[in-house]
Amino acid sequence: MSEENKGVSRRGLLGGTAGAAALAGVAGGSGGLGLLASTRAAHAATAKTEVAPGELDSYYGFWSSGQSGEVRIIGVPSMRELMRIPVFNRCSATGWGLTNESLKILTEGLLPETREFLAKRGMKTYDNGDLHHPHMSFTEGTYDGRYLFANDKANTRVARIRCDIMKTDKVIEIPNTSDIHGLRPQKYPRTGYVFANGEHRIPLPNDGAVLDEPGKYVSIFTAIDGDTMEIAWQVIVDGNLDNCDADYEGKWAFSTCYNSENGVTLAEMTANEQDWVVVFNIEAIEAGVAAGDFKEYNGVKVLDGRHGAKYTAYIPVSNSPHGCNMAPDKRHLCINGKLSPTVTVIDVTKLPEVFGGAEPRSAVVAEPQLGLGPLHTAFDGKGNAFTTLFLDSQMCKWNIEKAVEAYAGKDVDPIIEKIDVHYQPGHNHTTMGETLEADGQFLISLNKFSKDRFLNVGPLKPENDQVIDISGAKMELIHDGPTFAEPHDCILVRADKVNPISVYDRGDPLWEEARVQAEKDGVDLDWGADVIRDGNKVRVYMHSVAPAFSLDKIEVNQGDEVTIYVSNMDEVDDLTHGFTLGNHGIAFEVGPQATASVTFTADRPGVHWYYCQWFCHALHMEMRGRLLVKPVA
Ligand code: K7E
Ligand code: CUA
Repeated sequence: MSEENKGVSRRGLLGGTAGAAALAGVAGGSGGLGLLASTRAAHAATAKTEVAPGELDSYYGFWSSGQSGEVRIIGVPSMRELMRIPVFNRCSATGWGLTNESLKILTEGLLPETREFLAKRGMKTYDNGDLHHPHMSFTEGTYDGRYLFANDKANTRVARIRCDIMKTDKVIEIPNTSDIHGLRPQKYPRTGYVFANGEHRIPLPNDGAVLDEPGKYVSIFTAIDGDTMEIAWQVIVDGNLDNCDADYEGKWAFSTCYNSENGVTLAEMTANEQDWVVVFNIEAIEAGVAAGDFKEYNGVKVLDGRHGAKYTAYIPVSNSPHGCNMAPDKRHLCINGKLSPTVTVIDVTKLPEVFGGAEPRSAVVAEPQLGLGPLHTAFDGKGNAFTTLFLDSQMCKWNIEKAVEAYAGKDVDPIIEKIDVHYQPGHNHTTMGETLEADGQFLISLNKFSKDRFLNVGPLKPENDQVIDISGAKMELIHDGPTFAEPHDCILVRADKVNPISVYDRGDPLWEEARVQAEKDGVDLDWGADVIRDGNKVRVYMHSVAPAFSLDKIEVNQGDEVTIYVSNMDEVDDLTHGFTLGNHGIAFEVGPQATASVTFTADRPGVHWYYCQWFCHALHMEMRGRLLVKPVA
């Protein structure tokens, strides 16, 4: 930890809010600026993030939220939070994890053994997730606005979000592996595959027979078909897998490995001087699958990519690398050293030779020493790279070509500039930086600690996501953005790439089961006001048009299994209704022209009000009705 962690408050030394301005002003490290001058500098900087009332941001930021389990949409550069997309978490507002539609998505991709395990705990699905890496689908090396994909490290899942409606539409559990961490989509020719790293090594099969025999543990790399969200293939590797990326020609995928020792204890895992990057040869793997060179585990084709296999190459790098970032020059892959102060640069055009038998390190073309704790690297599309230095609490700007020259023996310094960030940055990301359209406008530093940067809210502090203007010759820190636990990663997508709709299509597949059931019941899902009794099952069909539900009274018997379908027939932009049933723990969102439903057992005799919880109309408070549960005699 750096000195900021040792209890000396810089704010105390500088005094009050002016201190923050001074800090922003002296980000480059020259401590001598007067307070007044630096406050002015801070004001000028603020103007660059200011998006005036009614104006729109130029970029969509898609933010991970780590252990919160959701994806957040943040406007950049204003850093205004625009929306939250529940993914692995439960959501009180939208009913994610409660409605039949969301439960279908959250349960259908689970392994049968997981469903069984959860059922014993009275659960249908997991309620938590640890979402680190949200990434958009690509076509020809740039974002195409179709989907976002994200990992769940906590419960070994991968989710897909539809960008037309900004809702999760698929969640799958990945078998044969444990704790999905690194995740990146294939960039070319399109996504294509979504690559996912199983971080923690487990015995295969993991049946409880093995504990202290590390040789029987494996780590598995998974390729998911992004169109169907089915697993295309898996590859067993040596070591574990941390972060990953793909190239711009559709030939390779790469993963960092920080446990080449195949150890299971900390001492074992960090014993070696060097770990490695695993390079996956996509064409060779596809040929291996076609030739039947795999074993099936849990219905998935698993290839053996351990040392000596034709599917992989292992390129040694310093102990415990972390971030894995492909530069938009289509050529340089940056591997961030973490425990080593270096970033290792691999020239992907040299990989065919490595697969042809050349010494693996022959693909390394640079290894600049940048500072302490390099974790992730981002790019400006102009040949420069920006690397976070976790231990130094700095952002380091360096030039890739100069680093290559220096490695070849030329006397040049690749480091262009370092600025302080506050504090301990993990991921960073530039505008369009992981695409061929990297535009070098803004850089986000996702800092793990905010300490004294915001009003004190108790022992749990927000993270601090800082905006840096990288459009000029010098980096300029222009904004502090507090966020709740815990953004690991984000992507910054030019606004014109994303085109969500405002009103649902009535034919949307999200509520297909409701459509089928309504047809079986002979009722109109759109305009219904029906109560269908089917033994002790009761299906209630109602619609909403502001400010009323089509039913203001429903009668059921105690013990009935009740399903309530609500179709919002308003066609107006932004006219969302909701359905909350009092004292039942039931609440969900119904978007314009959408249908949503919930199923519960009516076992509380009495009158229960249901109401619309989305402020929709001047008579919103009156948008309600009564459910009568009649006691069984
Ligand atoms: Cu936090 Cu990408 Cu999970 Cu690095 S990872 S910081
Ligand atoms: Cu509908 Cu409030």
